[in-house]
Amino acid sequence: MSLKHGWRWMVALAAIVAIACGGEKGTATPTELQRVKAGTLDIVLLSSDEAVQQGKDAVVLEFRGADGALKDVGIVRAVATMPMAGMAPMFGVVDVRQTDTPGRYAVATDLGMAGGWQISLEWEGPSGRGTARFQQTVR
Ligand SMILES: [Cu+2]
Repeated sequence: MSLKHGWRWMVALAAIVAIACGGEKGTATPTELQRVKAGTLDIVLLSSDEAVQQGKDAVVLEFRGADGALKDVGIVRAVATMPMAGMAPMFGVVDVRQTDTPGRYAVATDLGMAGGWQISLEWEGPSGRGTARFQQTVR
């Protein structure tokens, strides 16, 4: 194959990769894993997968008011525990950070075992304090 030919193939391949990646990003709709209520707030757990993944994963939390609009609740803390039969509960890591969009939070999880986990949230901000709890089957 000539050098010129080789380049042409690389350009074609790069274009295909760009289209494939761009398409995926544009159409990927996060799945609503669970929605819980706390007072007038809806708290929604979203993921690009069908479940929270065992080990390290990244999911999204959204706080929505009665009107359905995103609502900033300030600082959010989370604790993940897995009840273990006859043993102390297992703890996981859940790190919740505010994003540039008020009311939407990026959540980094590190849950060491597949199975049923409880994720307890606590927040405090301009509209007061609150708590909520999610139940998730980690896969
Ligand atoms: Cu466990």
